[in-house]
Amino acid sequence: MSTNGPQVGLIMGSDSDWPTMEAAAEALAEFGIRFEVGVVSAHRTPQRMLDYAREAAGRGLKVIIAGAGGAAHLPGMVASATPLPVIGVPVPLKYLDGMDSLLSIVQMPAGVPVATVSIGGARNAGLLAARILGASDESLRTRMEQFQADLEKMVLAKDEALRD
Ligand code: RP5
Repeated sequence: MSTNGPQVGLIMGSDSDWPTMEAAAEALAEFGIRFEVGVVSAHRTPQRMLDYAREAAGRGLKVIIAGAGGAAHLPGMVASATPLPVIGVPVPLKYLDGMDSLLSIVQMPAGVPVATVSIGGARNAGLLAARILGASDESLRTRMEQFQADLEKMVLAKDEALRD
């Protein structure tokens, strides 16, 4: 297993999901987290999906972020075939405003967890992956604390500006 390989697998059901999923990649890059990106479809490439999920831990991945839209079975199916934490991103499509994606991802049977973020919430998926990795990486945890402090400062500065 390579120690310099990607820590996070960022996968999506179609390349058409990328405009939504890109925000997860940006968040991971901000924290200096090594990640790989790929299209893995539960319905169109089922064997590739199973291979990806089964091999992920052995390849050194620690977290998988999986985004999909519509009948969004990718995150749950990947979670069924890997022991790694899986974060699901409901991708909004043209119809149903992403409610279909959200419900497909969030309603998992007991025993097979998927940590589901909000519809289109790919940035939070990246940040959640950073927190999961930070639980066993002190420098990453420190960066997350700094990020949270900066977020607070930004809100307080906006509040201040409103009252100027
Ligand atoms: C899902 O079908 C994908 O995750 C994507 O959100 C949706 C539509 O895919 P395309 O037809 O644009 O490739 O499986």
